[in-house]
Amino acid sequence: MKTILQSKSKKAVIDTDGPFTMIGEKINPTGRKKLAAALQEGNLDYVRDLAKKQIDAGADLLDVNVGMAGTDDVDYLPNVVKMLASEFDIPLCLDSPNPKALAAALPFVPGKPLINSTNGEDRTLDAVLPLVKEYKTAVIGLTIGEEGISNDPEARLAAADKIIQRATQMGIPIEDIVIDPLVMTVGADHNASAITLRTIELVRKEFGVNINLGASNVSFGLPERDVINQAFLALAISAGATCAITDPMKYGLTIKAIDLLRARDDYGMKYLKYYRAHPPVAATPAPTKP
Ligand code: THG
Repeated sequence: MKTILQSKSKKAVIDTDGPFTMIGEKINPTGRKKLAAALQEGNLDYVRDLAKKQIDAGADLLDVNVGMAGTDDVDYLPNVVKMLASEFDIPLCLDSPNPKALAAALPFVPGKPLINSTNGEDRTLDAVLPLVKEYKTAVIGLTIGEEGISNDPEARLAAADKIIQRATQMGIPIEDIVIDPLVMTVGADHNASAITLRTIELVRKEFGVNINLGASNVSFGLPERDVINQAFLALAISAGATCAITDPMKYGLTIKAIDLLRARDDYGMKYLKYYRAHPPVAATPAPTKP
């Protein structure tokens, strides 16, 4: 199954039978004071720089999250999206839990963006799905039901089912629904990743839809986050995830390696091409004795 997103002139395809799709996570002020301060001052240089770096590192889409405590992203999201759409040609993933912010930003997005997100609560579905339909976008559905986030993979599957039923009844094509099985940190619950992996398998088997992850969430609060994130990406992709909101600078080559190891990269051409374009930064040489 293919979910096709579009910018002014470029396409991004999330494909259950193709290589993995990278959605750049860096435009997100959570835990990044410099970015939060720049956004609050209306200075978009920092966002511009993060967009360029992620595109250079092979991002297929850019996640755009400007949510900050004490601010309203209705004010920020349209401005940031306007700048990104005028200066870059890459499909966007509009990341806000606030349907008003999504509605304010959508008129400024060329092509076909991915709305991130709805969940399985009636109130959210009623607010977000009409936007998906009106603007002919695709949408990420978080597997959260009326009773909140469950630790039971079957309950997460039921939330996915509800989102898919409601959207398709409105005439939204199933290809345009991407399910998010929810990634929580194993720093707080050692079962968290296993629950996500099981949910991925259930959703893949039941619906065959594209599956997204906020992959870096898995390692919050632990040391050597990169190691955990890379191991998790391999497991989740093997289970059936087809795209992730992730850091393309850190994990671009890992993701190409996983594609190659899963026979989704003929002759390793994409791995080698990526490697040549982004050689790893040379390790700092050991100090020499005087
Ligand atoms: N599902 C969907 N959307 C999402 C999430 C999800 N959007 C937000 C989030 N989760 C995914 N994005 C991020 C972005 C950054 C980090 C984690 C998830 C992250 N940031 C570092 C930190 O906070 O410590 C800072 C990184 C830096 O300094 O650059 O880990 O689950 N649909």
